[in-house]
Amino acid sequence: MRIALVHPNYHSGGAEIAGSWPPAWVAYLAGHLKDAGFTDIHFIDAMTNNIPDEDLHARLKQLQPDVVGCTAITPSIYVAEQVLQIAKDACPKAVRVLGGIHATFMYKQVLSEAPWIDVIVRGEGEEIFRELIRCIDEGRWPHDRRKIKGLAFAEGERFVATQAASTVKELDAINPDWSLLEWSKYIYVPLGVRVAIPNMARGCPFTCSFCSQWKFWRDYRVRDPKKVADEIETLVDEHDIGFFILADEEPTINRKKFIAFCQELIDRGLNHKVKWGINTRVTDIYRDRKLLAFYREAGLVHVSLGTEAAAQLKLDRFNKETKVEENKEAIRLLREADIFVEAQFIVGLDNETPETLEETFQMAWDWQPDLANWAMYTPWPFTSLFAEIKDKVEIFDFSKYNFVTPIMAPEAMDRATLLDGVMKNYRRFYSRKALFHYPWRGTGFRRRYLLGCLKAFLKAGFQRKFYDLGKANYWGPQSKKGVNFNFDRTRTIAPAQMDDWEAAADRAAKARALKEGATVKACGGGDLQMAEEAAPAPSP
Ligand code: B12
Ligand code: SF4
Repeated sequence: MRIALVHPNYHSGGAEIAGSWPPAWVAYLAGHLKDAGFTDIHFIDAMTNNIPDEDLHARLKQLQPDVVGCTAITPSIYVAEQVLQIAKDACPKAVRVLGGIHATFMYKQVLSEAPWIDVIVRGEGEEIFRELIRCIDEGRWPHDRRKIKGLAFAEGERFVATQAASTVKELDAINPDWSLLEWSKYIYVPLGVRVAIPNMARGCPFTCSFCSQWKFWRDYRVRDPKKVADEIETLVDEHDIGFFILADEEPTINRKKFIAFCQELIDRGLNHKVKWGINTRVTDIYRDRKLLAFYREAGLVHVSLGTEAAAQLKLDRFNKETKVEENKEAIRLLREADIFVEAQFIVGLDNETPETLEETFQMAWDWQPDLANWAMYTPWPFTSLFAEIKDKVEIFDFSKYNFVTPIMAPEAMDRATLLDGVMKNYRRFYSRKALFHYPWRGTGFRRRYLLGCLKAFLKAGFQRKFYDLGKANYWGPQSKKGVNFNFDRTRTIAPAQMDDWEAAADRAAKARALKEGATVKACGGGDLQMAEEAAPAPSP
C-alpha cells in the first residue's frame, strides 16, 4: 500500500514572511499509519518547494501511489482540489482523499465543485484515515465506506456524511513521524534556524463567534508533557531544530501540564538548545504572572496574544467589555520577563472606520508590544458570526480568505482604503520600532531576535510579498486607485452547508457554558479557565 501526501502550493503574505514552515498534519498522520504497519509513505511539499503542476503530475505519475491525500485550509481549497485533479490524471487508480478544516465543514460544496475527490476525512485525521487506509488495503473500498465514521463522499447525486467520528481521546497513542520531511527547507527567518510545529494540546474551551477552531477540534485535550518533550528531543537531536511553535490554540490553559512541559525541557537541557513560541490569552498571562520568568527559562521567547482589538473596537459581537488595562499589563509583564510579545488585532469588519483603525495603532503604540499584527477579519462560513453577517458578505472567492485580503467592504470606506489604513499602521509602528527600539534593546538574544523579525518584514516588503501587496498592485497611499484584489466574483456559497456537526458542536458548547455559568468572550478577554489542578511548583 503506497500512500502519497501532498501539501498544496498555496501562498499568502502573512505568516509565511517569517520563514518556511513544516506541515504538522503529515507527521501526525504518517506516524499513526506507520504504527499500523503502513510504511510506504511519500510526502510532496508543493508549497515549500513551489512545485508547479506539471512537476507534481510527473512526481505522482512516477510514484503511482494507491492513495493520494491532500490537506486544505479555506484559502488553499482550490489549489488542493487541483492537486487531486492532477492525481486523477497522473495515477487514476489511486483513491483521492482530502482532509483539513475547510472540507470538514464545507464537504458538500467541495464535493460538488470537485467531483474527482473520492472521499473527505472530516475532523481529526489520525484514526479516521487509518480506518480508511485499512479498508482500501483489505479491498473493502468503496463497498464498506458507509461503515467508517467521519467520512463524506458523493453517492450518485447525493452527498453522504457518515456519523461524525469521536475526537482522538488517546492523543498519547499518536507517535508523530517527522522523518518524512526534508528538514533543510524549513527555516525560521528571524533566527536563521530550523523550525518545527509540534502539537501539545487540541481544542479550545472558548467559543468565540469569529473563530472556527473550537468547532473543529471540539473537546480540549492535552498530551502527556513527557511525550511532547520526547518529541522535541527527537526534533532537536535528529533534525537539528532551533525553534518551534506549538500548533495549539490554547497551550497554557491547563497550567499544570504546561508547567510540567516547561520543567521537562529544563531537566533535559533542551531549553539551551531550542527556543519556542506560543499563542495564548491575556488572562493566562495574568494568571501566570509569577511563572513568566520560569517559562522564559524553559526557552519560551515569543508569545502571541490573540485578538485584543476585538474588545477595543467595541465589536459587540466579539466581546463588549474593554480590557485595555489588562492587555497593556500583560504585555508589560511579558516584556519584563524578557519574552517577545506580539499583539494581534482583527480589523476590517463592516463597522470599521478610519478612526477605529487609528485607535488600534494608538493602542499598539501605547501598549508597546515588540510586534503588532493587523489581520483582516475573515468570515469563515462555518462560524457563528458568519450566520449573523452573511447578508453583508459579497465575496466567496475562498482563495482570498487569508487574513491579508479585505473580504468585507466596511460601510465607511472601500477595501483599498482599508488596506492603505492597515499599511499606514504597519509603516508607523515598525519604522518607529526600527529607529527607536530594536537597535537599542540590549546586545544579546533579544536584540538579535528583534532585528531578525525586522529583517523578515523588510525582506517581504521589498519582494512585495507582505500582505500580497504585489498581487493587489498596492505601492503606497498614492496607488490606492489602482488596487485590485482580483476576486473571482463568480464563486458563490452552496446553500445548506451548515449541517449536523456544526449544530451539534454549537449545542454542546452552549450547554457547557450554561452549566458552568461562564461568560464566553474573545481570545484576549474571557473568564472561562480550566478547573485549576494543583500546579506543581517549578524548580528554582
Ligand atoms: C502552523 C500554522 C500555520 C503554518 C503552516 C505550516 C504548514 N506548512 O502547514 C504557517 C505559519 C505557514 C501558516 C500560514 C497560514 N495560515 Co495557519 N495556522 C497554523 C496553526 C497555528 C496550526 C496548524 C497545525 O499545524 N495544526 C496541527 C495539525 C496536526 O492540525 P491540522 O493541520 O488541522 O491537521 C489535522 C486535521 O485537520 C486533519 N487533516 C489535515 N489535513 C489532512 C489531510 C488528510 C489526507 C487527512 C486524512 C486528514 C487531514 O488531520 C490532522 C491531524 O488530526 C493553525 C491554528 C491552529 N492552532 O490549528 C493556523 C491556521 C490553520 N492558519 C490559518 C490561516 C488562515 C493561515 C494563512 C492564510 C494566514 C496568512 N495569511 O499567513 C497562512 C496560509 C499559508 C499557506 N500557504 O497555506 C487558519 C485557517 C482557518 C481556515 N478556516 O481555513 C488557522 C486555523 C488559524 C486561525 N486562527 O483561524 N499557518
Ligand atoms: S479563544 Fe476564541 S479565538 Fe482563540 S482559539 Fe479559542 S475560540 Fe478561537
